[in-house]
Amino acid sequence: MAVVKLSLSAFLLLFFPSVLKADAGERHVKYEYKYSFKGPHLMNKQGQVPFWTYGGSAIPSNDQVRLTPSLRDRKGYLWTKEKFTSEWWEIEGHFRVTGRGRVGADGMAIWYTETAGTEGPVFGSTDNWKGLAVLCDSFDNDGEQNNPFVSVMVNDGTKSYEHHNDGKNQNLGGCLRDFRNRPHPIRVRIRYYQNVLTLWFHMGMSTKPEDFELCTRVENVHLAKEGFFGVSAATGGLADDHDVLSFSTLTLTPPSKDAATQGGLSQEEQDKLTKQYEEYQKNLEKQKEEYAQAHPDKVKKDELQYESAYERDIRLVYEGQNAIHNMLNQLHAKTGELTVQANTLHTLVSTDHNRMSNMVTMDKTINRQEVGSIISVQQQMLTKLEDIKNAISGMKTGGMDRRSADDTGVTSQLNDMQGAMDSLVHTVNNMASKQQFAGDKKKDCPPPPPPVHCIGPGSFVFLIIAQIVMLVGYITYRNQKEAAAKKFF
Ligand SMILES: [Ca+2]
Ligand SMILES: [Ca+2]
Repeated sequence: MAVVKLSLSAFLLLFFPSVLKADAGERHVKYEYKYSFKGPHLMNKQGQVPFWTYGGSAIPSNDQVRLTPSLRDRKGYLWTKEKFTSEWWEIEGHFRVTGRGRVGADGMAIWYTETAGTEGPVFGSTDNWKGLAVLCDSFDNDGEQNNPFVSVMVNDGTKSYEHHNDGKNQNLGGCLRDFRNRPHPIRVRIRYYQNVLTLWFHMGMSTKPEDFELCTRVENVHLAKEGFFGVSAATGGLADDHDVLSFSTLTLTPPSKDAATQGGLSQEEQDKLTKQYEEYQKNLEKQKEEYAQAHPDKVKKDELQYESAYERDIRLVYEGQNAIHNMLNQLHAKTGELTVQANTLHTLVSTDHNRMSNMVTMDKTINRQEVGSIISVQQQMLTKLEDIKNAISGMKTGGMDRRSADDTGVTSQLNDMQGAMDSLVHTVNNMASKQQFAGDKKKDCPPPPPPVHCIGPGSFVFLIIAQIVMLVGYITYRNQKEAAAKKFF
């Protein structure tokens, strides 16, 4: 089979280069700028869109044409000035339909008709048209909850669009697409080629061209060979902004026609090549049969590898739907997991918060009681010690004035006592700060055992006072004795 394919390609390359080129791209494509527009300089200095006319509520700007603003009962339209004269074509439009309401109205339409429309009742344009309409119907008139809907309708001029049921009996095909308020502009691609009309829709979730989805495909469509392209929109009781950002038109030329007209071959040469091609076809068929007889399994497999364009479209649709379904399932599972995690987290945080608040309350109580008592004891002791210190300083001054022989010994004793008291004050301060620190660290450590007092502060102070009184008595006694001795001498 590989040999057969190779020889076929080589033959076509040698004798029919244009045919091969056309087969590779299926058809020849030519951009028609007179039937297209796009930003950023969509409007010229005169405020017109070159090669197009507009009317109704339509307002062009540099990057778009607003067919209707989001105001009630507006109709706007935009048509090519000249008739398009190619039989097969493809158009692609970028649109934006935005509104603040959950439901919008009425919608917009893309046209290919024998005569250019004017302001009318069918999405802003004329009814009883002759040609094609692709209708993007936002509002659900029949209440079947099947809007926004994109549909294809061909009219021979006799049918009046049935708004009351959203034209459901007049549509040749369509798809349910919520095209309002998308993150990016929506795109509609319509191909009319060899009496097959194919409609793709891009939902504007991205700006990637590959995100086009097949909406519908209608066979045996017969449109006029010449016509005007147009876009229109309308609002009703509800209103959306309907904007056209760009419109591109392509001419599609079948490859065989192209080869005959552009090949530049004389009739004789064409006949000769046709004859050679027919001979080759016979040889090819013969080789195919031989190959099929030699390798029946492989031939069957090869045949299965090919599919028609229709089968391919259907397969793509199924694959797309399956992918969406799988993604939705995954999202659902992920959402479930997240909900469980959030609940667990909430429970943990609540428990921890309660526990913390209990601990804080308990700690505060302990701190207040303990620290309060410690501070009051400390203050009492400090006051008493300060009094003692002052008394001793007073006595010390009195003693120095007398300049007795024993002053040095007394001063030394007083210094010792002051040192002992300073040391005592320091110890008490340490104890107090330790208690306070322990109070602050209650969350982590158990409370320290109560300090063991060999002697109470009251008893201690009493002893000190007794000692001082005895000392003062002794000093007084000695002073009197000395005074008596001086008197005596
Ligand atoms: Ca409708
Ligand atoms: Ca409907």
